[in-house]
Amino acid sequence: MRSTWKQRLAAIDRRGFLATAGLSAACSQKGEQAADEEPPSQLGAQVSAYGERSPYETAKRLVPDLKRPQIGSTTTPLADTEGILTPSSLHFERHHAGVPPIDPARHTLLIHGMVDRPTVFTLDELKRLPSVSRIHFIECSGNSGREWKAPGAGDVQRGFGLASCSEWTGVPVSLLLEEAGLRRDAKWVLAEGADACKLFRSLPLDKLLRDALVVYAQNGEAIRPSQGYPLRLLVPGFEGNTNVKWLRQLKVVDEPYMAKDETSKYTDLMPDGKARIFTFVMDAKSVITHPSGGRKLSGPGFHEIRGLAWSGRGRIETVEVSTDGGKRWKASMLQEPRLPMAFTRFRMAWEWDGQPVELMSRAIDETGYAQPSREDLAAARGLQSSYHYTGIKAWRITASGEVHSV
Ligand SMILES: Nc1nc2c(c(=O)[nH]1)N[C@H]1C(S)=C(S)[C@@H](COP(=O)(O)O)O[C@H]1N2
Ligand SMILES: [Mo]
Repeated sequence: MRSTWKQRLAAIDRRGFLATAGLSAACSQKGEQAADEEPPSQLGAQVSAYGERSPYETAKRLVPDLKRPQIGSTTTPLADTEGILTPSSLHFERHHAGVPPIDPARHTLLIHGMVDRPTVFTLDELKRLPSVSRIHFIECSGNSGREWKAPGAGDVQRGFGLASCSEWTGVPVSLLLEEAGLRRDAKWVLAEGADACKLFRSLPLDKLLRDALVVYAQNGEAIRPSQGYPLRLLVPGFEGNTNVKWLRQLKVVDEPYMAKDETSKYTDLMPDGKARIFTFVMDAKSVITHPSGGRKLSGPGFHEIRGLAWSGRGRIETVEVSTDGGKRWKASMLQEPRLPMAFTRFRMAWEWDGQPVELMSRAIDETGYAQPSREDLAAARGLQSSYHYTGIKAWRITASGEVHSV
């Protein structure tokens, strides 16, 4: 006879079938009691103009203790999210000079440089143009950066939480540049934000024409102030820093400008002393979010292994999972639709026998790029980088069910 889900969720260990049967009997007794209780006769809470989550839900961004909290970052509790979207309130934040208080009625986007018709767009004008909505992740290239020097990020939020995935709505950059009349010899675009850090980045024109957006909405409403309200540049699959928030100008040029954020920062030192520069694309990466570091399994039996994978090169093609420390790998189930440069949810049914194990995941994208082991990554790049760490992550589960980072 096939066991019920209740039985499979219960311990299949030492105490054997009796314990399981006892537990499921206890469960159904409780269920009957609850059903016996009088239905509530009091009115519940009122209707409200703008929704809030249940007071029982407590997942939060991790806000580090900073002297100047305007300059810093918060991380998404990825292990507390389901599916592929990050709630806007939990989208990670990375600000180099705080969140500027921008009045959308006064904010404009200037397009100039090597164009025939320099143009200023108000927000109302941008919103009247043909729009598109796309689901994309944003990942800070510093995400998982501590793993270069000290492997073993404690949990998913600390180790991977500088990445989030939203539905973004806006106007293709190609439409705006064509409107302004691109000159033939144009090759790069400088994007600048309206905050005090004076962030600007040189971006290859062909990428911006292919799929970049100027976005004003996130997950169905105006983008949040911390995500760049009222306007941000969205460069799918490129490192977080290029997704310029509070976007106020795009200047079309013929060469990169070697800005501070592409020379003194956001370059990758190699073992020979040279540095990789303009490392825009976020390579394929994955992490098991359940079970994961800092959590505890309730006991042996059925558990669904769950995780997220993403690649700046396109779709995730396969996520392989190992439940024996990397000896054998099996393809997990991928949630559809699988979207290019978006989070992809993977799942795998697993019966834990209560023995210590090591769980790992490895993503392969549609270009065939496979997430490397830490050793392979170190062999290719050395260990002195700060950005673009993508090594395979392992979680170790002890006999008592505690999950630790390896
Ligand atoms: N204008 C401006 N744009 C910016 C930043 C900033 O400080 N100012 N931070 C960048 C960095 S380093 C990252 S990782 C992403 C973070 O986007 P988020 O805060 O919406 O998660 O925005 C980028 N765009
Ligand atoms: Mo970043």
